[in-house]
Amino acid sequence: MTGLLTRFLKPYWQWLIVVVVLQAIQALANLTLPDLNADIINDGVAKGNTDEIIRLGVIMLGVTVVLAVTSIIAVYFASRVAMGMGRDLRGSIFRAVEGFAQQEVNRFGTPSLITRNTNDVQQIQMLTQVMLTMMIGAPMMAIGGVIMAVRQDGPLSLLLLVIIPILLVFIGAVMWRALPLFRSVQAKLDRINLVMRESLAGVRVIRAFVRRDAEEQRFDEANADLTATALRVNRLFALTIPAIMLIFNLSTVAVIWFGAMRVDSGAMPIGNLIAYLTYLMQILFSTMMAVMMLIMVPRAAASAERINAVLDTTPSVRDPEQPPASLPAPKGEIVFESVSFGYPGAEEPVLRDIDLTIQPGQVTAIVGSTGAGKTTLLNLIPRFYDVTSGRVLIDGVDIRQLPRPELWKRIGLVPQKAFLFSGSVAKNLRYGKADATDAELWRALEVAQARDFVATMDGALDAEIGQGGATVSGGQRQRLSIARALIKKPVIYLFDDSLSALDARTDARLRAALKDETAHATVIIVAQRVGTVMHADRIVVLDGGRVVGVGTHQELLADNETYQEIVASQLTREEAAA
Ligand code: M5T
Ligand code: MG
Repeated sequence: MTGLLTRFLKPYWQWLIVVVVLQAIQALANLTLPDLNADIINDGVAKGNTDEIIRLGVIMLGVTVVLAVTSIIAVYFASRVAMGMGRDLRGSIFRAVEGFAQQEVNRFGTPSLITRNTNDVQQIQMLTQVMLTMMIGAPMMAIGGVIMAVRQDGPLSLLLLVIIPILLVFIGAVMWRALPLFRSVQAKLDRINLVMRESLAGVRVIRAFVRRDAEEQRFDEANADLTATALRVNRLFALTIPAIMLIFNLSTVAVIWFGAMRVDSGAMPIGNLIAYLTYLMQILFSTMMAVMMLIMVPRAAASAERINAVLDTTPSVRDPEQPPASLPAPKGEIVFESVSFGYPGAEEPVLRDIDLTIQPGQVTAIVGSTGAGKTTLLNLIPRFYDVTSGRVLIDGVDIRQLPRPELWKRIGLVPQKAFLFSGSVAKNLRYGKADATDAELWRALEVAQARDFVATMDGALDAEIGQGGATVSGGQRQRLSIARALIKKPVIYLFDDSLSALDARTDARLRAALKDETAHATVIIVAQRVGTVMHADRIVVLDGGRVVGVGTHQELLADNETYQEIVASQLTREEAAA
């Protein structure tokens, strides 16, 4: 944790010094007040000297004003440092995650990455804030208090040798019991989050399978579990606070008891006894605070570890260290050279010995049963994953040699799970090209067969789309994400099963419109429906991660068994021959 804190607090070192100095001034001011009070009693009240009382009173007032001003400024700067550090941390985590390849995202899990950037950062931020406002001041107060107390009366201070250890042992024992409880409260909160998240994500499935009662029970169990542990923590503290008060009060009684004897014998002025009592409270209180603050340390340390795990991860897909000095003009030729690929952690490769050349100006279709590896093959092109062996080349350059922005500029991807952002239709489309005019947007919508339904939406281009595309249907979402890719005008189009949610007529119209739009580009269409692929210039048949056939519909129909099976399962003979 210290590494993380030093790294992220470093930019704020000037402010940190200001905070420490202010805390020191505060501690000093706090420590002089009882001493001044003692003087008022000894030199003013006891001797009936009103002038002295007023003079010392004004000084005390002055010290109090200094105290008030410094604490306000100290808290202000401490908060700025803590919040600023939180902002920097969140920024760094976000940037680290953005650089992750799919592999790293899968390893951490999306929800965990989110908690790391919210809850865990907050823990660190809170610890910093508390550290700067209390933890620096408390030890100064405790040590200073002891020095001042000894100055008031040496022999009476022997009592501190008894009182402080008792307090420390007691608080230590409570912490020792409380810490595991705090930790398990955290774990149980995570569990509640998990159950809640799952039931929200799966709310339709739960209803459709009439699992509401079971789901409610699952939640109730996790909820009751959390409550029970939280109650145990509270019971512990319900006992602790009166016990601490008891220690405080018994100490006061002891100080008054022995102090009174010393005052009586004339060894100690009465004012010193009063001041002594105040110092005693300052010492006990700051000791207690310092120890209680330590509770936050293990929790924050665990958070720091989780954050470090993200920040220290090197993405598996990286930009080349030395990109080639000049790149060929983008044409869109894609070559797979004996490519094999296996998902990290899986034993069997998903793709084996793929050799393929895909030409610009052609439509290449990829067919194959579900799980054949079609999506995986497409995902290698924008480097969501890197090949296990072999190479993928675009226009003759290994894609690992291309800086990724260069690579992505060439590619328009329509993923299998169409994803839209919350915001207007126009805003979503402009992910393809930030400065696209409305006319360009309409033109892309027209090609994507989305013009009609967007025109009837409330606000048309400015119509709001809910989070993840909640307010449009599956087919509409597909067409909007096709339009988004078209606006980009890349040299390579990748359609991953992007027409699956369309009826056959819209599918056909869309392909016809695409043909003119993408005449010079490389187009790869993954599809299940033979009707979607049969007019492609070339069809690649994938089976179990291998290419088992390449050719036109007619050629494959004549001699490719896998293709014949796919066709037979979908079309009548006459349709296939057409
Ligand atoms: C091919 C496995 C999957 C399947 C094989 C996306 C993904 C897939 N797989 C993983 O282990 N991890 C992953 O993240 O790879 O899967 P695919 O490439 O998605 O197949 P497809 O696109 O041909 O199938 P479909 O259903 O989209 O037509 O064994 O377990
Ligand atoms: Mg797929």
